Amino acid sequence: MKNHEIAALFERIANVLELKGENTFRINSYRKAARVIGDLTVDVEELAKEGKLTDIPGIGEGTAEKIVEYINTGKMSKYEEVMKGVSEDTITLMQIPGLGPKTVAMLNKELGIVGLGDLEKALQEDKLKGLFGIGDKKIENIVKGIELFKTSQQRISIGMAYPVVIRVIEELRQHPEIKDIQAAGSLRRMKETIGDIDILTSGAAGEAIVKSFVNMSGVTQILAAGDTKGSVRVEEGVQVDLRVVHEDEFGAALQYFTGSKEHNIHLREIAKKKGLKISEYGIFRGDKKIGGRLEEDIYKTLGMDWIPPELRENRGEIEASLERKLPKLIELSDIKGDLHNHSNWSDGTPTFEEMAGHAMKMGYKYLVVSDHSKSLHVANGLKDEELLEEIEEIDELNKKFKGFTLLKATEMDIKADGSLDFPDKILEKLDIVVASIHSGFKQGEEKITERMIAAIRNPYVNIIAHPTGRLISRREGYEVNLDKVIDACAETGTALEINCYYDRLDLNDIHCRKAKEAGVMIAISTDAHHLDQMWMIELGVGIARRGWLEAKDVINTFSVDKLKAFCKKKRK
Ligand code: DGT
Ligand code: CA
Ligand code: CA
Ligand code: ZN
Repeated sequence: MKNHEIAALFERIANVLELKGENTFRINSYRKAARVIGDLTVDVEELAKEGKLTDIPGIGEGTAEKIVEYINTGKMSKYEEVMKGVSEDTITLMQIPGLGPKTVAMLNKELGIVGLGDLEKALQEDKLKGLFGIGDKKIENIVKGIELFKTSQQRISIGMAYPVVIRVIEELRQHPEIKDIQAAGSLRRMKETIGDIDILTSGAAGEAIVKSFVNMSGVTQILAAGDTKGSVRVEEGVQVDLRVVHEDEFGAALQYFTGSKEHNIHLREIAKKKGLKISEYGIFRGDKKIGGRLEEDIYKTLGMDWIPPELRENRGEIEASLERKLPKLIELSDIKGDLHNHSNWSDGTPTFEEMAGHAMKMGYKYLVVSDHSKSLHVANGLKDEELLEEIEEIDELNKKFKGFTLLKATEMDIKADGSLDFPDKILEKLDIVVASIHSGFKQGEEKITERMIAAIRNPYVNIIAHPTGRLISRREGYEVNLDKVIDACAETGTALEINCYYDRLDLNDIHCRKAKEAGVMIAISTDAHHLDQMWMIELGVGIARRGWLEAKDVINTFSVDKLKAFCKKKRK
């Protein structure tokens, strides 16, 4: 799909026009085009073929022509025209969080800054201070933005890497020589960002296996191809490493290459104390190999329970395993429903029926419809009477389902002044209330924490969505005192969300574990705006497992009655 490519071109056009100080109307229309195309769930090329581009809201004739031109020729003349006289370095600068086109234009005019190198130098020499609109806070944000930008250039979100792994494994599995195949590394541990993807296979015909690996679909560059190792870059921009080992070493290799490095180092120390040695080839006493076919061999021989990959970060899992006290981690199959979803009544695409249908296909017993509330104009938030109408419609629809329920809800804005977007007399008609912050990000820690705690103290609010507001590749999150939020949630019986959307994954694993230890219940929710985002529940379950959560810690493992009772309890 060329959707993201095309969206990125429009975004660049908008940025460069803004940099050049052109009129805002045109800039906004390019930005809008970038957003809708980036969000499309169908292939833009298909729509172009069918002549349906202008059916997309926000895409006019002019934009459609540019898309068609790009699809047919691989070029967009408008883009080339706009880019004249602007360097790639400057374009890169505008991608740094906290540095919009206006600031970049000003830095260019005042200090002659063109690229990141210039900017870092100017920061070191403290030259930004005193420039128009640049105070200490802004400088601090720019420094943080550069850091975030550099790490996001090197690592990709697990949400991007995960589908790549599924595709690669599916394709390689067809290979007759391959016995075992499994993802290892940070991806198997479900880390929120991935440096590179590691895949491990076993089989005798190493060279042939590596050959089909480097020739599989989606490969854009071959970095290495030997008889036991191959390394490629794929369309998604990430590097994939493949290793082929002997069948009877597969378990040991899987253990080794799953990591983390810190976990492995600690494990080796334990082995040493027992007079054993572990390596990627097996577990040994002296020269005698005593295991390695299965990953369990390694842990068992060390007198431990097998440790789920998500826990292997050397955060106490080794001790817990030696004491036979590992948690019984939550599994995908424990999830009975998704607790945060948007329909076409606000800014999602699916109808209620489509949402219910998809949820039933996933084996869910319920699904929460939580459209945005009225303050969030950009997301077409629902007014009081619209929410009441939505409730009626869902009640009607529920009569048709057997063993499945759409739950009536809202994702209600916690407004900048700390008030809530709906009065209690409307909230009481809902099954479940999700509340979240979408504005006033720049308020200090005290104010934001206060707003959030006020919402938590409302008897109708059941879940705080994406509690820290961070976006993995773009934004650090607002300043909030999470300890205070956790305490307030524990006290009131309010749950905190793991938002599964790949760029959020918020709460993260560490916060999650902290919340659990304080006795706070967790909701794992996709915040899906399209049906094909609902799979991301798998990412959220991964984060939950990394946070040591068990099924009993998570409210969407409850039956629908138990879930309703959980919500009602707070109202008493
Ligand atoms: P990433 O790719 O940065 O997201 O993180 P990982 O954990 O996938 O790291 P990677 O790809 O460098 O290596 C994969 C695994 O191989 C790693 O988790 C543990 C193992 N490994 C790599 N280098 C070393 C090492 O120097 N010592 C030990 N004990 N293990 C290593
Ligand atoms: Ca890796
Ligand atoms: Ca690697
Ligand atoms: Zn949402």
